[in-house]
Amino acid sequence: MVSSKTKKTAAKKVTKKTAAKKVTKKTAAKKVTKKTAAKKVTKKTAAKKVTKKTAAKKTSSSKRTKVICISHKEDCDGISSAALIRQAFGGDAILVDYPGQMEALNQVVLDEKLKSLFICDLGLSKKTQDEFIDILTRLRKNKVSVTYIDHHDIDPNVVKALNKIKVKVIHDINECTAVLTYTAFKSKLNDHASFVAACAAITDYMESRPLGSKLLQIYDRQFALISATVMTYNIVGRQREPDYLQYLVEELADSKFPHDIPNTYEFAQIQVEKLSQMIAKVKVGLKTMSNLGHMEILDSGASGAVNFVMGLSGKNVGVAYKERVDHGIYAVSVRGSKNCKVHLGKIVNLLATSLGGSGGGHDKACGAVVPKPKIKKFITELNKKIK
Ligand SMILES: [Mn+2]
Repeated sequence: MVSSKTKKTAAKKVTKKTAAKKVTKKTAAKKVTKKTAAKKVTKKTAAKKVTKKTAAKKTSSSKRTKVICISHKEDCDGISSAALIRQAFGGDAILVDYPGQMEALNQVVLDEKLKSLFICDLGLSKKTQDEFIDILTRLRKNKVSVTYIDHHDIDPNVVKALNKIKVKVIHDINECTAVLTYTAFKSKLNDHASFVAACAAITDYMESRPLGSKLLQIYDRQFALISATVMTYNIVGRQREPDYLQYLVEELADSKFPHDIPNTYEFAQIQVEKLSQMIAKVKVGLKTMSNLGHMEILDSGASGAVNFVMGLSGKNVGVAYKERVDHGIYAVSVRGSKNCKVHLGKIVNLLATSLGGSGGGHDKACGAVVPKPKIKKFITELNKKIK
């Protein structure tokens, strides 16, 4: 992760309380912010004229050298995107889940060394999009180059706002993020990168899309399928091991196949056994409504169960939810079958927000955070909206 906590709190105070006000008067101060020296400089009138154009520019261009990629840690698409960015541009990855995205952004915005930032496979919701634009605006004012690569449904006004502040937006809901990343930076990537992107397309159900299918056909289909699947089980099963996920990013960036990474197949076998037990549990605990199947999950993640909930219910939509006891919320996973004709991500974004939570995602795969007392309402309302 980026820097230490002490740095974070100290810097916050400076930027928010002192620097922020002065910045309106003087742009130079911003570029130096964290240092106490900057405060003194701002007050001196003589320094003003000098620092503004020459000194300030030097600080931003010579000191800023870091490349950071904030990417989604929960699936193969996010991990692969981070690996492709690492191969093309170097730098470090910060791997987060959707709720962790804003915290990571709030951290990197304070990093004086940051030169360019990539944000991959992390969708926005009604709840996060305004803050997202605010933070990116601050980064752009510090001359940090920002590239946002994603394929989740997005409010068109957000794209407009990002274009306005000159964030490079690579967005297409028809391909997965790793394929978009591969396509955009192909000239900086090696041959193996197309395999990494193809595996991501498979696990995001996007291997039949125009670009994704072209990448997949370079490789033997079965070989790509087993590689993508083994990688996915290692990612999903190791969510609480951030060092392992970082290691995966590095190995993929280094053009390793999943079978070249020690113990990946053995680990996948353990995950498969757990999933087979899940099938039995879902058969017992599953409940159905007119348009969906749903189930509360107690002893594993909701996302691992949700496909079984949908499949075994015989409905076109499945909902699995798990209580986060300490947070007073439910983490909800939603999946749609091929016959599901509504955009679940859009519906869930609006519904979860209206109930005081948040959510969103793709048309047939999305998630939400719902306050504990509202979970029943969430399910009954969702059932009504997906006829
Ligand atoms: Mn994705």
